[in-house]
Parts: sequence; C-alpha cells; structure tokens
Amino acid sequence: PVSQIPQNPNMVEKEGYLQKAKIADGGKKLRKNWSTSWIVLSSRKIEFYKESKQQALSNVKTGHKPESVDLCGAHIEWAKEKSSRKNVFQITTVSGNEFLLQSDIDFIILDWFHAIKNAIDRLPKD
Ligand code: I3P
Repeated sequence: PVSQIPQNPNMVEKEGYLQKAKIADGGKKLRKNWSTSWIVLSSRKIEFYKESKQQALSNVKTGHKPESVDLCGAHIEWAKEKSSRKNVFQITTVSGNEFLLQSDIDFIILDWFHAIKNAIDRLPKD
C-alpha cells in the first residue's frame, strides 16, 4: 500500500513568507524582534531563512545557513496573549527554543498552523 512507502524526510511540504520572532533560545528568554522569514516545512523540521530561498541558495558562498528547527516532540499552540498582533502561534521545541509566527492574512496562518501541527503529530514524540 502507498502508506508503507517511506516518506523522503527532506521533501518540502510547504514554504512561504511569515513574520517570525524567536522569543527563547534553550529556555532563555530573548528580546522579541519580528522580521520576515522564508519558511520551509519538511516532515521533521522547519527551516527559517532570513531572505528568500532563492537568495539564500545563491548566497551559499557567504556561509549563511538557515535556522533549523527539529519538530520531534515540539509543541504548537495559538498564542493570543504573547503579542499585540493578530494570528500568532508559538512553536516550542524540546531544546527550549520558542518561535512566534504571524500573518495578517487569516487563511495563510491557518494553513501553516495545520501543516505544522500535522507534521508534529506524525512524528514520534522522542
Ligand atoms: C517590542 C516590539 C514588538 C512587541 C513587543 C515590544 O519592543 O515593539 O513588536 O511585540 O511587545 O516589547 P522593542 O522593539 O523595543 O523590543 P508585538 O508586536 O508582538 O506586540 P511585548 O513586549 O509585549 O512582547
């Protein structure tokens, strides 16, 4: 059956621009600083690029690497109380990194929330 074909873990499931703010690193609170990020979701991870993926790929020589977030055991939840902005959710990793993601456009943030939640729910918890 199709369901037994192993999924390529690097296959891109969704990508696009969102507003991103990292608010904790290894459990240590960071000053909130929103910026636009190109976000690439695959089955086990999310990569955050500072610029578009196109630019990132052509900038390989500069040594800029995307920030990679391991989704195994991660949590995702709406985070109304963490921002004055609308449509904000938070991802918390096992390693204690916390990210807020936001879009003013309702369907965009809903699509992302469900795509990331589905990816997390498919993964082993540890
Ligand atoms: C922060 C900045 C953020 C804001 C945050 C402020 O100020 O205005 O945009 O978060 O609010 O502290 P600064 O640039 O001086 O660090 P939101 O846009 O998400 O509300 P917060 O402290 O209530 O998180």
